[in-house]
Formats: sequence, C-alpha cells, structure tokens
Amino acid sequence: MGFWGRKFVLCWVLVCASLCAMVASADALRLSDARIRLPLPGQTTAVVYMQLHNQAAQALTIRGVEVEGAGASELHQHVHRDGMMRMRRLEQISVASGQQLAFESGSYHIMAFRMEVSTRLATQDDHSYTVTLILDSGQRVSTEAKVMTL
Ligand SMILES: [Cu+2]
Repeated sequence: MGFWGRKFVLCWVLVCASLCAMVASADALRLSDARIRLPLPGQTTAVVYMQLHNQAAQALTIRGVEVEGAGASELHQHVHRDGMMRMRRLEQISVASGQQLAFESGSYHIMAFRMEVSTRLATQDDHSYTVTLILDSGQRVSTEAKVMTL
C-alpha cells in the first residue's frame, strides 16, 4: 500500500472511531420512567422527574435540558438550608460511569417554565412531552415524559 493509500485508511479509521464514540455515548445515558407534572390552573411551571443511568465507561456531564412546550427549562436540585427546603439551579450535573441518579421530588428535578399546555393535549391520557438532556459534548438524549395525574 502506498503513502496515499495508507493515509486513506488512517482517515477512515479516525472517522469510524469518532462516529462509533458518538453512537456509543449517546446510547450510554439511559433515561427511563420520565414523568411531567403539568402546571396547575393559572400557573405555567411544570416539573419533570426521571431515572438516569450512565452506562458509559466514562463520566458524563449534563449541561442543559429542553422540555417540549416550555419557554425555558432548567436543571434544579433541592437543598436544605436554614431548616428550609429550597431549590437552586444547577449549571451542570455530572454522572459517574455506572451511576444511577433519580430525578425525583425533593432531589434533582427539571423545571420547565412558561409551559404552553394545550388543553386538548393535556386531557389526553396518552400524550407525552419530549424531554431532551444536552451533554457537554453537545450530544442530545431524549425521552418521552408521561403526564402525571394528581
Ligand atoms: Cu426547581
């Protein structure tokens, strides 16, 4: 194989390696049991809960979130301070390799602001809202959040 032939092969190996890495880590963050609590009448803020499992060999960092129908969405955490439960916005959440993380009431959660809830969709039991986590690599991992009933 000549010089250019070798260069060509090397090039393909690099392309393949980067594509494979993308596919692998997109698959590696498993999202399950996603639920959304829609705003109460007269309010516009929704909350999303889910289970995360990092099945990648390396830690993953979540840098952002998008919720279908929301004007803005944030990663949040509840913290105890001065004997009060407060919540704060998180710029990012790191999930170690193999770690499972519960987004649930009183812990990590996703807040969706300025939610546009269609009355027609909200009354459909089977309607779900797409929730997308954005990793620091720019990769996006989506799941469908089922509507929680009170
Ligand atoms: Cu919050």
